[in-house]
Amino acid sequence: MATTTLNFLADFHHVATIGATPDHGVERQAGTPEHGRAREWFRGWAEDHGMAVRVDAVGNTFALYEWVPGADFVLVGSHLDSQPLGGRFDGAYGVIAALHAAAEADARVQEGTFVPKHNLAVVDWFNEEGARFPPSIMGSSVFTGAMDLETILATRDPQGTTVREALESIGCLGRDEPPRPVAYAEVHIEQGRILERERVPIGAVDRSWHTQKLLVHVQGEQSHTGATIMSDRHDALVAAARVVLLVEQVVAEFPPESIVSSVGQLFVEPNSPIVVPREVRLVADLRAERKEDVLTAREILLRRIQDVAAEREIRIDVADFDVREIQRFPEEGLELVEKSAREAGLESLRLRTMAGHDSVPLNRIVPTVMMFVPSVGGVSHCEREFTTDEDMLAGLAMLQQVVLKLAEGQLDDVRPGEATA
Ligand code: HGY
Ligand code: MN
Ligand code: MN
Repeated sequence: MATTTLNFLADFHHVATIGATPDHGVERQAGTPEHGRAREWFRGWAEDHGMAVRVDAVGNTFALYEWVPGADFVLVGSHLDSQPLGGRFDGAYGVIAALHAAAEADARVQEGTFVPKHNLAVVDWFNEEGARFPPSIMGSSVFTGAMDLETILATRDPQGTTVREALESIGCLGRDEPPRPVAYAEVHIEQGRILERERVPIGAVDRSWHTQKLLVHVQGEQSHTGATIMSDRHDALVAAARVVLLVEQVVAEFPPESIVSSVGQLFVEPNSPIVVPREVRLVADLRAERKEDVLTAREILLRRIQDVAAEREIRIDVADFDVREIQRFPEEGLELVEKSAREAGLESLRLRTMAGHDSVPLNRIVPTVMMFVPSVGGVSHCEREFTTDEDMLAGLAMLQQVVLKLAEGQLDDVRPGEATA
């Protein structure tokens, strides 16, 4: 195996030890010490390979090769933060592959076998996962102007810590001007079953699903669990439980696999074992191939939630947030992936992404290429997440080819992708 290949696997399996959990997962939520240690590794690797490191105001970290003074930058990367008890591949694979693809490109520039038109920057986006600090895809959304910096820096986690304080705690509250982007590339695990089922090693992502979240606030009344007669109770948690089940029931009324949703987060107040819950806040994540299906499911849910409120004499308010329109990635970028795959002797397949990625906001400002490698059993956001070394190396080989083509300017005349209703 080439040196790069061996080092890549060694680097990947080393980073998986940072914040490692008992069953081969990682715990590296945004702004935690473990996340900070992974970013220290990133900075050390980049500086050891001759890259200048910059950190912007929302903690996005860039490792730069400035081959052409003053020229703009092809960005390539993903994210090192994880979900709680998350998988060791989600995000980290794309960042480490990007570092190796960049070092390979630099070696060619130094030996004079590759003449770039643009510079190259590897990026580790801050808080892609949105677990500790919702919403997800945070750092790249501030970078592209889709989210407001000050609002994001003031966002608090459930313990009251702000993004600003968390970034300061890991030395990532930067002041550097980020590189000026001309294109973006990302390789990521599929987090689905299609590539595995079709036995194809490379996915060219052509579109993202419509995504939005509902923040449901259920307001009942506290009372004594052991002394209040049942007919006097206004139990917010029982009403919230009905809402959780409604989410699954409504989705089941649509064609299979056309729409997905779950309630992933739920806070109970006062959460005392002998107090009937006063209020509950829960988040439902709604995603579908077609925006109209999300909107229809949302309408049905809102109606049935108000039926529960009336039946139980409880107030239930619902607010929308983290709305992400469907994004279509540029055709020329898809063809560039397919051509690179053919050149590498690999089969490729066009597919959509249901999961959100930093490539989705980037695709609004620069032509973006998003690639997948297979996930075993489609498992992700859990310790069982797995992708084989062979598939990771195939994705790395692809990313190396794509990065060179972007640095040569092959997508310069291509408009960014567009959001579609
Ligand atoms: O939002 C998402 O889908 C991503 O996994 N954070
Ligand atoms: Mn991810
Ligand atoms: Mn994720």
